[in-house]
Amino acid sequence: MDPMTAEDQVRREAFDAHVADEGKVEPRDWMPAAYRKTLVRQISQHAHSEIIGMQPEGNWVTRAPSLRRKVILMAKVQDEAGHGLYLYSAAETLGVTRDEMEQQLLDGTAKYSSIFNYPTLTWADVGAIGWLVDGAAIINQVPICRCSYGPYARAMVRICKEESFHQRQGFELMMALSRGTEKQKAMAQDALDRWWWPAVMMFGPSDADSVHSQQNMAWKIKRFSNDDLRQKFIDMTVKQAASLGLTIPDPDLAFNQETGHWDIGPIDWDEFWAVVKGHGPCNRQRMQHRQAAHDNGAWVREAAMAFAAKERARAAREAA
Ligand code: FAQ
Repeated sequence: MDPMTAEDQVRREAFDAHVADEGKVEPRDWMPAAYRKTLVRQISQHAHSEIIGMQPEGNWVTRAPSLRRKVILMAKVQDEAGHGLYLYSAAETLGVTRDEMEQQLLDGTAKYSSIFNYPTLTWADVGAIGWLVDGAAIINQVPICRCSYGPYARAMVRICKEESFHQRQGFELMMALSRGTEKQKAMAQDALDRWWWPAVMMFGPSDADSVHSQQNMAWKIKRFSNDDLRQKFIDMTVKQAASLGLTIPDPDLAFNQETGHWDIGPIDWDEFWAVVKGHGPCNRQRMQHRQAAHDNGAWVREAAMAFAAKERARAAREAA
């Protein structure tokens, strides 16, 4: 890395002071190269998560149990596509192209959330994703509405409103199942059993192993640590599970009178890292599906480019 010039040093100090004072950083502002890099990393991975995240639920669109449920699910999956688009646009303001980001996803150099590498085996999984995964996403993402980088913060405001609706539809679906027949209740419990730990892991490695947290909290990209957000999710969800009459699959779950929080048993970090490194139950399937969608969409991209070129030529002719 090039040594910092005196001019850079002055800019860096002004940048740090601006961020410390809750100022927003906008695309044309000077920013440290590492700030730009970590934002491109996080925002693009967040966008990829939204796009890959359409697959587990999309799996149930044709098998939803009623027209009403199908319409709701289709709207939700479309919302996720929209979130991906806002986030790719926010990342583009940092100088990376959509093609570059897509390439990084397809060649495996960019990550996406571990949670979307688990299968949706029953209809109750659609409810569990809304309740737990969107619930976790809200807790993680509401603080990002106050992120120091303006375009990311603004994209998150709308995304969080939609995630909140998603969470409620998931909870309502789980409520219908858990108040239904014995078989439906068992299906809801089975979904909770399979999604609980992956949802707890979604918040990322423990604070001791989180490489980006310290710097990104200083830059006000992140506002809370992975473990603090995870704890908030656990405290909230334990109460919700009780109101559904479902059991959290953790024999060590206990309320800690001293801290006022729920303690959980050990997290299987080997499983987390295996999934992050591509060895989860569905990693290969998710990427094959994404690659096929990319290849099948080539003609759409070509047609859009040809149309744009024609429009530009027409505008140039009219201007001449
Ligand atoms: N999965 O140093 P940290 C959704 C990686 S959207 C995979 O702690 P950081 C909506 C991390 O990238 C869900 N990898 O990292 C929806 C880093 O590796 P790198 C996505 C993970 O960035 C619902 C390494 O581990 N949400 O659910 C994971 O400070 C339903 C070290 O970690 C966001 O992306 C993981 N779970 O904290 C859609 C929110 N965790 O990059 C469809 C924005 C960590 O150096 C259906 N992102 N890693 O190669 C964030 O808040 C942060 O990036 C964290 C990770 C908290 C995810």
